[in-house]
Order: sequence, then structure tokens, then C-alpha cells
Amino acid sequence: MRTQVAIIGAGPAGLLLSHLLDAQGIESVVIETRSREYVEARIRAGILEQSTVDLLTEAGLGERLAAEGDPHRGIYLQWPEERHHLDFVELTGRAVTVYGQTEVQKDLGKARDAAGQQIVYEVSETALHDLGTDRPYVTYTDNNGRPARLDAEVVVGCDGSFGPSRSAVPEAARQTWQRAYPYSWLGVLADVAPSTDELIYAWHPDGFALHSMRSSTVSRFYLQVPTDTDVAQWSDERIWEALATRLGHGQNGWQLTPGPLTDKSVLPMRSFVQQPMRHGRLFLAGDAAHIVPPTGAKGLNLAVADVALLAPALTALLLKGDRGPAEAYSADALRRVWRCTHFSWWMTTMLHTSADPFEAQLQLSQLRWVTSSEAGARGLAENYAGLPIGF
Ligand code: RFL
Ligand code: PHB
Repeated sequence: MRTQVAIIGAGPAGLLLSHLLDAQGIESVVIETRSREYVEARIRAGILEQSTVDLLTEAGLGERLAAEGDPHRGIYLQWPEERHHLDFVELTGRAVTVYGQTEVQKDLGKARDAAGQQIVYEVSETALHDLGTDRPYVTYTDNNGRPARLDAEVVVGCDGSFGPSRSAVPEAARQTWQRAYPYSWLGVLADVAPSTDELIYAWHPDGFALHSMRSSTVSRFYLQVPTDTDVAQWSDERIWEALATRLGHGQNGWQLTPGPLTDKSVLPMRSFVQQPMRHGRLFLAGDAAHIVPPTGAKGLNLAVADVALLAPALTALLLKGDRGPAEAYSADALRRVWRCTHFSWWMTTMLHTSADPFEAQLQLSQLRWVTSSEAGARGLAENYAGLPIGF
């Protein structure tokens, strides 16, 4: 098979790139290890920055998002006895939207169906070749066990944190940075109306807790748990008890309403950056190049921001032979990547409790400053609600 752009990975980065290239008349083929059903049901992110919403809308993907997405003005930050609202709209003029990654994924899938562009699901043994030439190609085994080869002008690795693309860059040509945090998140989805109008990020001596949501009938919660936690250790009862304790704030009779849990998973917390995000005719986008801990709600938004830069860069390269934007892509994207890496690290270390009592005092002091100083609040709001595309 031959195409202009071979895209590895049908997550949000891969499908959005295919969509934006198609709008410029550029053909792509996406290959994906998982099934379409799996990819569309995978529960992950829930918060879209304003710039992500704007980009999806401009790309013609905003219809269901406008009807079903839930705009939020800000978040609550709390610690025992105190809950404070940060109003992003007041502070920065920008809002965020609650709209699950599952829904973004379905909207992208539908748009790809409508365009009739090819997505090959359930492939295995993906390998990248001849990336230093103008004729790179990808090999894989299709779901009937047949070997296949995809020739392209450009290969884009959108294959997330476990895909092969990032290590296809020769070791001597890449640099990586990483940090593993000494805790994980236990994430649960509940069939119950949210007990809050805005997300609650809670510092608590027992550990961090987050109350998020997906709709007026579905709530999403996270609890800080030790790294080696087995989901089986957390019965529904234990989860609700921990959430009520950590999210409670002893004021105004606020109460958490429990309901049936429909999904439970443990996710490790990690920061990772690999640069450059381009090697010859290989470009990396999204989690393939960088991973942030989810405390700042940045991962999906960063993947979209990468693609927002990459699509016009590849358009200039493939339609006009203009190499400039493609050569600038890595440095341009990495500015935002490092800003979001810092913000996600900062939110994570401010809110997750450790055994160190000195650290706890620093965290509480930081939380008091962020919620009482306009400068502190605006800094958080600007980073959370989103820097403009191209930052
Ligand atoms: P994805 O979504 O991981 O997609 C990569 C795709 O590549 C496929 N793949 C391969 N395909 C072909 N050949 C191979 N060898 C392959 N190896 C892998 C995979 O199957 C997959 O389909 O990466 P992408 O597109 O870069 O998108 C990134 C986002 O998914 C990720 O950053 C976010 O989900 C992170 N994240 C959040 N981000 C936010 O912006 N806001 C949030 O509120 C938020 N919450 C979260 C999150 C991530 C979470 N988890 C589970 C990691 C909450 C959670 C729980
Ligand atoms: C989510 O709703 O899944 C979510 C929200 C905010 C975060 C992380 C995850 O910071």
C-alpha cells in the first residue's frame, strides 16, 4: 500500500491529524493495534481546554461537542476545612469543557468514516523503516496474520506511551527526561449525578482526591493510592468512604452522593519528554513524545496542540515543498510541552501528600497563596484553561 502520510496509532492525535490533513487534500493511512471498539471505549481524559474546543470546532468536529459538552468556569481547590473556587473566565477570559475522550474519539471515528479514509485496526508487529530517506515505510501484520507494507512520504508516530515510534529514533539522536512519582491514581466511574458544579481538587492528609464528571448522570473520581496498589484491594465501600473523607470539607453540610461504580483502574503517574520530536521523515505527536501526570488535565490537550502545529507543517512540506515549518515543528511544539510538563508536575507535587511533614506545610502554604492572591490564581488559571495554540 502507498499513501502520503503513514500514521501509527488511532488515538486522538492520529485520527485528528488524519482529519486535518484530509481537509488539505492530503491522503493518510492510520494503523492501530487495538480494535475500534476498544479505542472508543477506553476511559481517559475528560477536560478540554478552550483552544482544543476551538480547534475541533473549526475542523468541523464541534457539533456534538457544542450540544453535549459542558462548559465550566473553573475548579475548586480544597484542603480540610476550606474550599475555594478559582474562576478561570474571570481570571483569563477562557473556560474549559467537560467532554470525555471517548466522545472525542467517536466523533473523530465518524468523521474518518465519512471521508472514507483508511484506518487499519488490530495490526501487530508494527516496525518503522528508512526514516532517514524520502521513502520511509512501515511494516506490520494485519488481523488475518498477513504481512503488510505501507510506503509513505512521511511517517507520524501517534502511538502513545507504549508504541514503537519513539524508539525508532536512533539513541544517539534522542534525549529523554523522566520522573516516576511515588504514587498512583485509582480512577472510578460512577452512575450518579455529580455532587458538585465544578471539579474539586482536594489535598488531604490521607492523600489527594479529585471529583470530576462526564455528564449530569455520570461522575468520575480519582484517589491517590500507593504505586503497587491492586484494584482488588479497593471494594466499592472502601472507595466511597475514602472519597467522602478526602472530599468532605466540613462546611455548609456538603455531601457526596454515592452510586454504582462501572469502571475501576489504577494508573501510574509519570512525566516523560523525548526530543527532538522529529527525526528525518519521522514526526512524533502526543503521548508518543511526552507523558504528563493527569493532575493538570493536559495530556489530551497537548496531543491536540502538537497536531495543530504538525498538520500545517506537513501540508507545507507535501504540497509546496516548503521544509521550514516541518523543520521548526519540534522546537515549536516543545515550548508548550515543557510548559505543560512543568504545570502538571507543579499541580501534582502541590496536591499529593507524602510522609514528609515539611512538604505538607509547603503544599498548604502554596494552596493558600494560589487561592488568595490574584497573581497566584491567575498563574494557575492561565496554565489550566489553556495557553493559546502556538504558545
Ligand atoms: P493514545 O490515546 O494513547 O493513542 C495511541 C494509540 O496508538 C496505538 N498503538 C499502536 N498502533 C499501531 N502500532 C503500534 N505498535 C501501536 N502501539 C500503540 C494505541 O493502541 C493507541 O490507540 O495517544 P494520543 O493520541 O497521543 O493521545 C493522548 C491522550 O490519550 C492522553 O494524553 C490523555 O488521555 C491523558 N489524560 C488526560 N489528558 C487530558 O488532557 N485531560 C484529562 O483530563 C486527562 N485525564 C488522561 C486522563 C489519561 C489517563 N490514562 C488512563 C492514561 C485520565 C486518565 C485516567
Ligand atoms: C477526568 O475527568 O478524567 C479528569 C479531570 C481532570 C484531571 C484529570 C482527569 O486533572
